[in-house]
Amino acid sequence: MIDLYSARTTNGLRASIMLEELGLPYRVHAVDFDADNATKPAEMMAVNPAGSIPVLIDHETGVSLSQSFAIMLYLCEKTGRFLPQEPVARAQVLQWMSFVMTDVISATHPIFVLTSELKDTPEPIIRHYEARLMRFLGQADAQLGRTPFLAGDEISVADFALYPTAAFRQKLLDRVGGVPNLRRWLTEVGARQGVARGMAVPETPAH
Ligand SMILES: N[C@@H](CCC(=O)N[C@@H](CS)C(=O)NCC(=O)O)C(=O)O
Repeated sequence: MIDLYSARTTNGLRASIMLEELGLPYRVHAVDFDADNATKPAEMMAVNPAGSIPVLIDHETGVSLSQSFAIMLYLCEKTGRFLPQEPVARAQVLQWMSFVMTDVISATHPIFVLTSELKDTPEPIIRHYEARLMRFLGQADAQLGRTPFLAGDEISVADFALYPTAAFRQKLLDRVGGVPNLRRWLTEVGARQGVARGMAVPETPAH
C-alpha cells in the first residue's frame, strides 16, 4: 500500500495523477501545507522535515520520497510505464520532464507569488513573468504541433508533469490566445480518466 500526503496544488497533483494513471492503490492524506509544520502529520514530517507536499511512502518497497519529480519517476520505474527503457526514447522523455520541472515551473512560481502571496504587485511586473511563461508554453506548443505528445507519439510522464501547471493557467491562455496545439493537448490529456481523477485529489482539503 502507498500513502500519499498531498494537497490540490500542481506539485501534489503531479503525484496523484501518476498514481491514478497507473491504477496503483493508495491512501491519500490531505495536508494544509500552509499550516505550522508542528501541526503536520508526523509520518510526513519524518520523510520531509521541510514540511512541503507531496510526500509518498510505499510500504511495499520501503521507499519514502518527497519532490514531485522524484515521486513521478519512481512510480514509472516501479511499474515500467510512461518512461521508456530504450536510451534514446528515455532521453527525450527526460528532456521534456526537465523542461517542465525547471523552465516552466521557474516561470509559474513568480506569478503565483506576485499574484497570490503579495498584494499590489504592479501590473507590468506580472505581465513580464506571464510573457516569460508564455515563451515556454509556446515552446511546448511548437513541439505539440510536431508530435501528439511532448516526447513523441506516446504519452509519457513529461505530459503528466506539465498538465496541472498548464491547466491552472487556462485564464492566461484564454487572455493571450494562440497556442492551438497546447490547447488540443490540454483537452486530450484532461479527458483521460486517470488525469481527471488525479486532479480531484484530495477530495476534501485539509483545514
Ligand atoms: N520541489 C518540490 C516543491 C514542493 C512544494 O513547494 N510544495 C508546496 C505546495 S505546492 C508546499 O508544501 N509548501 C509549503 C512548505 O514548503 O512549507 C516538489 O516538486 O515537490
